[in-house]
Amino acid sequence: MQASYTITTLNEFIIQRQADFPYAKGELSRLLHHVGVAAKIVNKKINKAGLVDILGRAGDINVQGEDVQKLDLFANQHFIDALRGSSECCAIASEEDQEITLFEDGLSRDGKYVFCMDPLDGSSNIDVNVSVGTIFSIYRRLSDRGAPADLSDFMQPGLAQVAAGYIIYGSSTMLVYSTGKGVNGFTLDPSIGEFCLSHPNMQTPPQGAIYSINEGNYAHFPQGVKQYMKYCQVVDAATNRPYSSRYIGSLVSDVHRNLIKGGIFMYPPTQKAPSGKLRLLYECNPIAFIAEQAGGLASDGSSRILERQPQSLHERVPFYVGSHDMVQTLLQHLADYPEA
Ligand code: P6P
Repeated sequence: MQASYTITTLNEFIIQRQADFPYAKGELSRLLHHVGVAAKIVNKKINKAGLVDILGRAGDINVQGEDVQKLDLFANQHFIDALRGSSECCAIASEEDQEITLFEDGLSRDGKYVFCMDPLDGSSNIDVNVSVGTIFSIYRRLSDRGAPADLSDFMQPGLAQVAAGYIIYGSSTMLVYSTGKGVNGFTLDPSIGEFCLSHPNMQTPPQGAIYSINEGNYAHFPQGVKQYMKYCQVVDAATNRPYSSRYIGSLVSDVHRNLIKGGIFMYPPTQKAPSGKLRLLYECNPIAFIAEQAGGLASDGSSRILERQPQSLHERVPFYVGSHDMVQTLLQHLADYPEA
């Protein structure tokens, strides 16, 4: 007899978990539902990306006479449209846009939340069929509802996030998010067009055997990072070393693998990116929120990522995230080998 199992869809889960928030009126639930809708639309487009010779490359005019959009612009527009449709979000900060996008029409103008996103991180990997992702972060607005949102609504430390997560468009498409009460992962079942709970209560192992870093930048790494890399490469069976070096070059892919298997992802300052390459608002803060909710750590090398006070929309920070004990060991190496 075939085993029976219950399918919990993303929408059912969101409604079930609304009970965790006694004063919730469903606004955040609606917003998260619309994130799921946008993710399905983007997923559908990305899955056809390999057919550019038939569908046309970005910048072409396709057979329907439409402009073929770059996929990151496509993703950006569809998340903006879906969030506008939720009426729960009043403004968006996107990696794709220099300034914030304000919703000044109808109900959206009074939306309770603001949204930060990298709509398609790692998009340069699409041409070589490497998994890419969407990363998002949700805050309560600080400005009065009814007045236009402004930059101050986005200058909040990551600790203030009410929800954060990512979508990974990979061998399967998953949505992983947290509202501050643990991390849950949903896998898209294309046959029913629903995200289904597949990874309940995700916890990252405190210790792993994977380190992720672009070793090509070794010459410019801080001494503590170089010493930690040597630590990872020592032969010591008792501590499961040498670790494996795994680096995809797509943040969501590297972080998702390490979240499940255990590991550390590092993007230190480099000569080309003296403050680090990754963005605080819509890459590091949401990933740090997920990592900490799953029992891991996230640091800029001297302080907790979630405690940093943002200074600008697109600021970059050094980023060390992953298994608790591995990040701790890295931070000890940074302390033992301070930069001159
Ligand atoms: P590098 C992709 O361009 C990205 O923003 C992240 O997804 C990824 O982790 C990082 O940059 C890779 O950067 O310098 O190693 O190619």
